[in-house]
Amino acid sequence: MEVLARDGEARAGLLDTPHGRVQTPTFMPVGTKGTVKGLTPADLRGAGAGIILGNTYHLYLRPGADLVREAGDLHAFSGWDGPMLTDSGGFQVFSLAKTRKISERGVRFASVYDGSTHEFTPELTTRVQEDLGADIAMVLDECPPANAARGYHEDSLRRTARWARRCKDAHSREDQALFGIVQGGLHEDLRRESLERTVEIGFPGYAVGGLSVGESREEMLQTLAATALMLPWESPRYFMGIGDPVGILQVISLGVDMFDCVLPTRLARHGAALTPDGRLNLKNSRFRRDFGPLDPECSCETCTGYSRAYLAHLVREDELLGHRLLTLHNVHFTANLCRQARREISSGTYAAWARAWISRYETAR
Ligand code: PRF
Ligand code: ZN
Repeated sequence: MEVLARDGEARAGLLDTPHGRVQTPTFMPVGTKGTVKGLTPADLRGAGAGIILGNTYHLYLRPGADLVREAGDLHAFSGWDGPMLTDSGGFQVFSLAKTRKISERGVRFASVYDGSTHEFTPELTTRVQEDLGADIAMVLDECPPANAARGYHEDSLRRTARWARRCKDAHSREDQALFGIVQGGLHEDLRRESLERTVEIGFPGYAVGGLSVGESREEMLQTLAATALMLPWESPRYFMGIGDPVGILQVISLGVDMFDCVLPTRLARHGAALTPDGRLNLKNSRFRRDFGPLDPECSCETCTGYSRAYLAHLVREDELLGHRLLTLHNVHFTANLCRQARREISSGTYAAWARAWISRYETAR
């Protein structure tokens, strides 16, 4: 990637993919099953999404990689012709499966859909991701709970590094980038070891995995700070699984270029909207007769076309349109936050701006 501006550790840059250029830092809305729930590709584009994410775990189980490949790839199948990334499925196996068995070969698990058993090996998840055809694919990794024993993290990060090597050996699509993933829990020396092993194999981009999994914010930021400083400057850095506005601004300040999370879209489906003055729960009775816009500073379709009172009504009635309009706003809001961050980094004013932004967001009204 090309780093255009640096402000402290924060960077603004450009990431070129076969389906277009991505301005970083960038938030990737999650389209688990090949759809960002409720939004069309045109909606996503209008909301300012630069790159979206799909999940190998879900798409492998349903509708299956063969079927997606028959359509061409996930771009053709879903109608999203912009940049896309697929996660390897490792994380979903560890977070969703009640039963799973890890071996050197890979990880065996029971499907969340029908209980059928499957095994993800580095070779299989790489082939499936080649079939899905996203611009960026991820290596198969293990993401242990943050509080797992140190010895477990040690064994696990070494196995993840061996899996990363096998993924790279199995990967053959030249029009797809395969990113490595750094693990190691909250131990700075293990993070360093994981990073060195992963960088030694050599990838065009690196993700920091295994964070935002139950540890405190403090611990997360400290571990990320230590890890990010050691990552190659010229490679894109992806923080896996953060999407709350404050967390986004914090990881950007530590040099992260891309991140994903279900939070903005999931919150929307639970009736919550992100605003510069904090999260609003539209189910709260104070919105029933509030005929003003959702977020007066937002230019999205939801904020320019509908009132809080109408949205509150839709949410209370569990209407499809309510979910959709709030999702549209939360994605627009998060994309816009990243756009503002890029501007501030380019002007060299990021730290002061982020501090003021967070202070306003956290001052509950
Ligand atoms: N690994 C993978 N995907 C992930 C994570 C990880 O550690 C996380 C951790 N926050 C989210 N998504 N492959
Ligand atoms: Zn809006």
